[in-house]
Amino acid sequence: MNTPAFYLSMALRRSRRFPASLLTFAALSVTAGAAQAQAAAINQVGYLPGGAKWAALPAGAGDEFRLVRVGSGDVVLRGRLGRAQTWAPAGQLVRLTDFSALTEPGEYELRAEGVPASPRVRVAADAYAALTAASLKAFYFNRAGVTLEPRHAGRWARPAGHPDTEVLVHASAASEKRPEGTRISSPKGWYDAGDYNKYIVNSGITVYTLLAAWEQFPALFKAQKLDIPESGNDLPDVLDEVLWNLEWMLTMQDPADGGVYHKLTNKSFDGNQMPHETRGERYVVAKSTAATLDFAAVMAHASRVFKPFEAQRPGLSARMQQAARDAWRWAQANPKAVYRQPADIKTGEYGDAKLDDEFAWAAAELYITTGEASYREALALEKQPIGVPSWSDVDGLAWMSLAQNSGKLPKADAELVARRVRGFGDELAATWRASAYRLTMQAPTDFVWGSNAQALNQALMLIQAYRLSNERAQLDAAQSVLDYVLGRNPLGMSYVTGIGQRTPLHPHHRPSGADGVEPPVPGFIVGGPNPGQQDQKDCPVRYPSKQPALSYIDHDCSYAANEVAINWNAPLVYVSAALQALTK
Ligand SMILES: [Ca+2]
Ligand SMILES: [Ca+2]
Repeated sequence: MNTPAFYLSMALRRSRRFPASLLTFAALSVTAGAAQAQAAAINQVGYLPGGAKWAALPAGAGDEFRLVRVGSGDVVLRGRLGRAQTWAPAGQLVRLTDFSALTEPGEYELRAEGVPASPRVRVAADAYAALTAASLKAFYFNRAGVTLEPRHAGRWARPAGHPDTEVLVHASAASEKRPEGTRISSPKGWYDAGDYNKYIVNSGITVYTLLAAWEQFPALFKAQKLDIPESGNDLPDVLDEVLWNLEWMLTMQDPADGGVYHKLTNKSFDGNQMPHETRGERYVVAKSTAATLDFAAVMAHASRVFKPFEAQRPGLSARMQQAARDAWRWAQANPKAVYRQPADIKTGEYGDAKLDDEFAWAAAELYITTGEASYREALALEKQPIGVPSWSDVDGLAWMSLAQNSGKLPKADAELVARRVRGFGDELAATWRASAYRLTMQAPTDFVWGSNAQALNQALMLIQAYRLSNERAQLDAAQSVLDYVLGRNPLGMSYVTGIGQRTPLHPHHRPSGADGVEPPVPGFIVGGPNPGQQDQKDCPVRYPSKQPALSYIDHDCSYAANEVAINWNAPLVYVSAALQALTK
């Protein structure tokens, strides 16, 4: 259906632009005409008994709501809706309801006058267990270089593609010992997104976030059985899954000098084919400072995480620490090697010219891992800003790791870290409290390419603050983010494939489009509303609205709003695990 020309035109570089459009509820509805009233928007996966519970209703709703038990029809809770307020990102009037008082597990419908009954409201003690597992299993489904067997992959089983055991050194990456055209082996790793390439920069934040989820909530992951090939071996499955990508990353470091290639890629995007159907050489392209520093940060972090597993993986932790040190040294010698896309390479760029955050993150991880003063000096902690992390802006990850390891820091540093992380959580919680939709997603700059991950990374930072402060508002604000991506949004969509009552059916994800299986590969969150609408010229359907929170189409043409990506799934894994583990 999509032509190769269409794919050539794709720019995977996830840009940051604003402005904005009205996908009406009716446009997405299976049943209905334009006049259909909006139902209550809820978290379609469910709520935890002790967690905050919010729903959003259209302005036409009556003043009262009631929650009715499915089956018996008993009214279990009554209350009044909040006043109608405009939520600017959607340009819509909305009335909220807080039904946190409902704590008894069960299935309910939310009813209010003038509004159709809501989708099922589920309250369950393990509300996010299946979501955490599915969003982590999505990484298995995106593994490169391996057959997905039916016993693990079910109907999404597929042959192996992209073995990457003989990859060419591109001219931009040539060195004395590895001249242009040298063949190296760089297998495994995850496909980055809807395409089949592998990018170190985006792997960095992704691997970090998954390992942090393990570090912070080990009991939850120990109990989890992902049903991957390594299930039942001597490691927790989450670590097996992350190792699939870490082992690839290690091959991307030039052993001669410690520098790390920016990406492993085709010259142009593959067509809309299954992995084993693709042809063409693959290349490692240009070493870059950003890739090398992200690599250093991730390997320093992973070396701590794998240290307790010395018996299971002898030497791995030490090897990772050495790789991190070597990468750091290369970056010190090459501090301005900004990635520039060579003329013959047309795939995702992940270009980033602002590197002080990458230096800070790598320095923080190396300092925590080694305790060496030189890394603490390079970190210049007092001057580092704190923000919502993204692939190109990783300061927040440094603060997150320092908070997690504050016991290893001098007292003054530990106090500074606690103050900054808690303060940032307070700022986000204040935005949430003032929002007509009870969301941290408010500013035009929040609705970037990959806005759903922007939301989830806001929640990730809220949770870091909550772990220090125990301030309930910070946890509740994080819960609102998860509610938002799972259906409490103006489109009434859960943005996760196969999870929820109304979900993306046509994600921009080559295997989902080419496998002949009707439902898309499950467990992937799509990028979400993006008023930049950079793919409109490549899409046969129009975005129905320019409003930021409504700029979404469920079509596989839409790489700007409906693509999947590893760095968007990782914070979904993290946030769903965190809320499951932290909510009492
Ligand atoms: Ca395992
Ligand atoms: Ca940066």
